Amino acid sequence: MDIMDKFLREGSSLWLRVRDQLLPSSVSCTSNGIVLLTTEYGEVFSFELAELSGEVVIPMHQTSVDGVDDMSSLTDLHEAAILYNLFLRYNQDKIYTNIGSILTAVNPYKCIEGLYSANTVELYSKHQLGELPPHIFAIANECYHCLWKRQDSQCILISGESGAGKTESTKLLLQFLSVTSQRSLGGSSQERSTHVEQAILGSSPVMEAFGNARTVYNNNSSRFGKFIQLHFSQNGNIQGGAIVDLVRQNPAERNYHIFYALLAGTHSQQKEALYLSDMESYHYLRKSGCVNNKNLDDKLMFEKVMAAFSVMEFDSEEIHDIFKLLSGVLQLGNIEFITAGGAQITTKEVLSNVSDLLGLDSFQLAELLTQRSIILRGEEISTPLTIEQAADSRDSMAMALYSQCFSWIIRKINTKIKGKESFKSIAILDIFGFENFEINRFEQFNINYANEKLQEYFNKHIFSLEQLEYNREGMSWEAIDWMDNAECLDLIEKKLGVLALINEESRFPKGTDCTLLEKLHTQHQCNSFYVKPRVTDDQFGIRHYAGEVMYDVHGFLEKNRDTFRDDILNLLKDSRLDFIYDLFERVYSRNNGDDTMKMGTQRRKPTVSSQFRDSLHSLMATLSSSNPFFIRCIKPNNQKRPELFDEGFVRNQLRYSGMLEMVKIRRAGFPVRRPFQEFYLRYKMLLKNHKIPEDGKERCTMLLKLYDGTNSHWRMGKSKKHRRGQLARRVFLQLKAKKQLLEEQQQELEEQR
Ligand code: AOV
Ligand code: MG
Repeated sequence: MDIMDKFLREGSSLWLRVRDQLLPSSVSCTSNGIVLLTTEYGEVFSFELAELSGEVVIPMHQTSVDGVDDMSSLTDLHEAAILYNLFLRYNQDKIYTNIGSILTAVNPYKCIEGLYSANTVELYSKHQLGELPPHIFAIANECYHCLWKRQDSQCILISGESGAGKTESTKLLLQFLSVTSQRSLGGSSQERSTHVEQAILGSSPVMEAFGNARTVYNNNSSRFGKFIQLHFSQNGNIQGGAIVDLVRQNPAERNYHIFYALLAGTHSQQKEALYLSDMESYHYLRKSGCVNNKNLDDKLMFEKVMAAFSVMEFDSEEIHDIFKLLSGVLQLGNIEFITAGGAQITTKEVLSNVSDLLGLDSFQLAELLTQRSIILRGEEISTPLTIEQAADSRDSMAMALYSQCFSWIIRKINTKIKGKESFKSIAILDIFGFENFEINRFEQFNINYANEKLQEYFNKHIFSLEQLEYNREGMSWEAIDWMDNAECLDLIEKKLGVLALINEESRFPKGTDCTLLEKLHTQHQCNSFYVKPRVTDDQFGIRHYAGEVMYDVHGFLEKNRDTFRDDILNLLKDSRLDFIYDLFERVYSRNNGDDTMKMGTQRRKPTVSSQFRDSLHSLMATLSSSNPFFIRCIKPNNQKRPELFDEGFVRNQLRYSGMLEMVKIRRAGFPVRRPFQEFYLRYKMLLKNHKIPEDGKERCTMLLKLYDGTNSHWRMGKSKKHRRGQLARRVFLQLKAKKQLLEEQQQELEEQR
């Protein structure tokens, strides 16, 4: 009981074990044998003193009480301590916390004053990683310097679920790098360079307007993944860039921002010329149920887009073309059909507006939307479409127009930011975050698959490669269990996996969503990462690293086939408008030629999911050849609200992202690695009065022994020339050892001189 007495004093902090969890608590009252414990998250528990054992209450270490910048320096090493550390810091508006070299960022959902000001940029650009409190700018700065130190390409990978702050983080990184880049020019006016940076920054509002949409998770949810490469010149400035977009996913509820912005921002004359009317009148915009609750934002967005267009030198004709296309898409959605011996268009005026906006012949358009023609033995045979088929044709045409327009914009931006001579690059990956809606469709499947892939990359780096390197260096190493998502990825990607079955069924003319589901169930129901629901019959589930998601199989095949009728394509290519013609001529010209006459056939192009898989794989290959930095974005609550830290919600994210294991590995390990020679050169002055050994390794050992004889803060790697050259011959250090023991000493020495 005496130990108990020691820390069961009023006001003292401890961990309370209830419901299988450790809760940070403080003793609020002890009297008459009753102890009142208040958890930091706001619950009160009362215990009889006799009930309390060392099992129930555990002393809290001072590092946990105060909070730490780097979670690998927490002495209490459990999930609860990590969670509490984030909580403490979040409440003080310290949203960034390190785990070794990995940065976690908790979304504040509010502006924190000065956090990203010009002064802050300046400050962080002048300090090394670890010298200032954790910050996204510190990562950007370290990444920039690594470019020169290591002379290889760098990448920054940002992960986190939908709404966690990936896109905002990306913009902050770009902001920092572009300022640093301009500074590297030393004030001399290299116009070309500033142009590139401005265009890269300016690309964000345009890409967001066209590629983002509001969802329940995020008001500005990215529906496409982007990989931004910044190319640096030898002078250290950004001299060019490239944006790669990962296959775009359809919005879930509200449509892309640009539609609302267009309606909110254009003045009446423009509206008239573009046949634009009220938001409520558009079928494609009405579906969402949240049409104009943010009218002002829409207008502001329009202004931002226009400003960005001008930075990127889109000319007024191009902008007008884009607007016409957008209006055309909206109008298309309003074309309605009735059945009269097949589908017939009832909305003649809308049809003529569409034709006008897209430069098409309205008679031909009407024909195409209501019937399908094939060539049989040299004769053209038309079959009428049902209302559903007609609506599908209409929607797929609208989709094709929009997605070609999006690609065109990305191409245009890329031409604008393209540079010539380049040294090395920094790439930033911002994808769509993990999603689990009430109903999940093909889009969510792709999105979650991409996140699974990114998690695999992360695991590989943080856990596998780390262990591998210790083994290689012949260092003893206590293995740490981490959550491997390889099995889940196997379920998706492997032979006969979910992807393969989707593709197989898509190729199979008689395949339907139902036959697909049957095959999936038959093949995988025994897989522990696969879920066959007991009741609902049109779903299958996958246990992703971030949680179980049930997918509704409806529409999977249709969306995966993404069939776009050749006859519709040809019609679009016949457009009187050069813009529309260019959009379609470019992309599909491969099949032009003998196919052109075979109207109505479905082209056999790669399925959407196989394209998606290929682009993911090639992205991963690119990533593997660069030096990665990781940023983990965390969502504090599911209500998009500031000042609300939902512990359960955050705990779940910590769990699935392997944060605890990450802390363990960082602590057990030696994250700072220096080649013997470099280490020796840097610190040799400390050996001034000593007899210096010949051998590089011995020199380093001597240096280290001087300052830490216990050998607990450092290890030596192999000294023999290792086949993998660079990796061997290194001193392994813990960051702490280097900082506290050596740098202080070095500084002292320098001051003495
Ligand atoms: P995401 O990119 O991770 O989601 P965003 O970067 O769009 O998430 O962030 C969602 C919202 O959170 C933003 O619109 C801001 O309101 C707020 N936010 C995020 N980071 C910050 C920050 N550092 N400071 C202030 N507010 C912030 V998705 O694209 O849905 O996966 O597909
Ligand atoms: Mg985003």
